[in-house]
Amino acid sequence: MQMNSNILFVEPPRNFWFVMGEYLPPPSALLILAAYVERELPGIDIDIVDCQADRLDWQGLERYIESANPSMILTSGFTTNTYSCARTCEIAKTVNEDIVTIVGGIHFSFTPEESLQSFPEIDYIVRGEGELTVVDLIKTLENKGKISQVQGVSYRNNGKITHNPARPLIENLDSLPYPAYHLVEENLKRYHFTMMAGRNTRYMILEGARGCEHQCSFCTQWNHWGSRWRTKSAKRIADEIEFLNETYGGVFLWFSDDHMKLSLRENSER
Ligand code: B12
Ligand code: SF4
Repeated sequence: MQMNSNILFVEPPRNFWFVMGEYLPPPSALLILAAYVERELPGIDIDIVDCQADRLDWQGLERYIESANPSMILTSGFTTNTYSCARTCEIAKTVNEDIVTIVGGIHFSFTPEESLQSFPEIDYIVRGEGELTVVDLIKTLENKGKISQVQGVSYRNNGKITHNPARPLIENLDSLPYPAYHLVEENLKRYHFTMMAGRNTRYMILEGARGCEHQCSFCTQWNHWGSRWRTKSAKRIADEIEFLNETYGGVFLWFSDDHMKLSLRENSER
C-alpha cells in the first residue's frame, strides 16, 4: 500500500524530576512505538524530535513542526506531562490545523473522556498498549476508513466523545522489534543519568516485561496493563541487551519493567 503520511513523534520540553539530580532520558515509549510503526508501515516517513536532547523550547518546537510539515504528530504522557502533551498538540494545530494529533500513555489511557473535553487540540487518544492500535489508526486515517472500527481509540465523532472497545493485549512480546534508537542516533551521546551511572555513561531504556499481577492501591501500572505480567523471553532480553550495547554503546541500561519477577521466567531459555 502506498502511504502518504509523514509522522512526527514529539518528546516535548518537560520539567525534570529534581529528586533524581541531573539526567536526560531517552524517550522510551516513543522509540518503542516508532520501531513498530516503521516495521509494519514501511512506506511511512517517520521522524522523532526530542526537545530535551535538542534543547528546543516551545518556540523551537513550533519551528521544527513548521519545517517538518508532518501530517500527524504523536506524543506520550505520564500524568505530570499532560499539559506539555496538550501544548504540543496545540502548537501543531497552530502551525497547521490539518495536522492530526494523537496522544497515548498512562495518563490519557485513564482519562480519555476528561482529556478530550479539556483539550480540543487532541484528535485521538490511544488507550492502553499502543503498537497495534496506532498502526491500525494510521492505516485507517490514510485510507479514510471507519475510525469506529479501530479498537482502543477514543475520539470526537460529530462532537460526541466516543470510546471504541479496548484492544486485546499482545500475547508474545518477543514479536516486538527493538526500540528505534537509530531515529535518535545523533542524541545517543547525550542520554545519561548522573546519579545512577555518571555524567558520561550512555543511558538507554529497554523493556523486559509489561504489567504486574499485584494490585497496590496507589499504583496505576497493574490496571494499565490489565492486571497481567507478560515477559519477553530470557533469550530475547539478552539479545536486546547485546544489541543496544554493541550497536549503540549503551552501558547503563534501565529496565522499564513494572515487576522484575526474575526467577519466574520459567518458560524462557536460560
Ligand atoms: C523509565 C521511567 C522514568 C524515567 C524517564 C522515562 C522517560 N522516557 O522519560 C525517569 C526516571 C526520568 C522517570 C521520571 C518520572 N517518572 Co517514571 N517511569 C519510568 C518507567 C519505569 C518506564 C517508562 C517506559 O519507558 N515504559 C515503557 C513504555 C513502552 O510503556 P508506556 O509508556 O506505558 O507506553 C505504552 C502505552 O502506554 C502506549 N503509549 C504510550 N505513549 C504513547 C503515545 C502514543 C502516541 C501512542 C499511540 C501510544 C502510547 O504505547 C506504549 C507501548 O505499548 C515507568 C513505569 C513503566 N513500566 O512504564 C515509570 C512511570 C512512567 N513513572 C512515573 C512517575 C510518577 C515519574 C515521575 C513523575 C516521578 C516523580 N515523582 O517525579 C517522574 C516524571 C519526570 C518527568 N517530568 O517526565 C509513573 C507515572 C504514573 C502516572 N500516573 O503518570 C510510572 C508509571 C511508574 C509507576 N509505577 O507509577 N520515569
Ligand atoms: S508495579 Fe509495583 S507498585 Fe504497582 S501494583 Fe505491581 S508491585 Fe504494586
